[in-house]
Amino acid sequence: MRCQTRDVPFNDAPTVDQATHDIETMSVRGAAALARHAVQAIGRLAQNEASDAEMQDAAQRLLATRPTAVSLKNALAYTLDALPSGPSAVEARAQRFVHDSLRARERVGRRAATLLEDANIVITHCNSQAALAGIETRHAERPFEHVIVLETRPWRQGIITATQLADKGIPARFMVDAAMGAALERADAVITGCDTIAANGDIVNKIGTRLLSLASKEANVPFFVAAETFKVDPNAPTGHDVPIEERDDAEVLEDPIEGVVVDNPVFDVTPAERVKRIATEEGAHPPGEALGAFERSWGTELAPLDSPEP
Ligand code: RI2
Repeated sequence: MRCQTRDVPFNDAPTVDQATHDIETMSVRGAAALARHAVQAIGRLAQNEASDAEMQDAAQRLLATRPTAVSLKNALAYTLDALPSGPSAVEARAQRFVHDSLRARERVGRRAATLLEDANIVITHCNSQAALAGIETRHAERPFEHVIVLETRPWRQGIITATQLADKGIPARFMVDAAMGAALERADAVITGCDTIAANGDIVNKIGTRLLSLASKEANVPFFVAAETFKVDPNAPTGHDVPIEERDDAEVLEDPIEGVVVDNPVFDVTPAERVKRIATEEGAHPPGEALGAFERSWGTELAPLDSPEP
């Protein structure tokens, strides 16, 4: 299985049906990109003067697509917060989120590049535009010897990452997930993105990240995370309070084996103490300080949306 990624500009905004489909089928994926995609669909509804109830309904549908990435919840809450001021205010909010989130990614990239200052070989997992922004910025300043990309079963998003690095002329090595221990024998740093940062600084990211952080600790290789502040969930005290998405069995085992049950959790929790720094658009923080960065960027009043029942 090989997946694709795309990020639609606001003037080509999807309908709610399209956005829901794109996110569910992962043709739009990555915590920040899917948040922008959902917000663009709400922006389009607002442009068409939809009622408050229609917009709230649409937000619930979009929210139900992928349960783990809080970016979706935060982006929709931020956009719908403008509902009392009317559709044009909602549309302006949607535009602002898209604009600010892209700008935030650039700034995350600069912070992350500083964290990677001394590394010659860096490992990354899955496909994170925030982590890639850091890798690209640092590579432009001082080229890496190479970047090791882990395959990231079951969706193999590492293929997207390796392709994106190759397209930019950054030397990439591709390795299966189980080779992470061997890869760490020559790596100087690890950087991943994340889907949700809990209030205590735990990181929820693609399955395998927890093991990578553990192996990094054993190998004494620093483990960094790159993430915009809208990936903080102030309502999740720890990573274990974040719902973990379970996806289809066929992603793991195409031909079912009679009598065998497949478990396919697609995210896991990396304890805060294994993370050396999180690069956000606000700075490079110890994990416990990410919540403060979120509050400085988004305030303490961001009205939480209730997630729909699974
Ligand atoms: P950016 C992805 O989830 C990966 O887990 C990645 O680390 C995270 O989103 C953040 O990606 P998925 O949508 O926002 O592939 O940094 O399941 O692009």
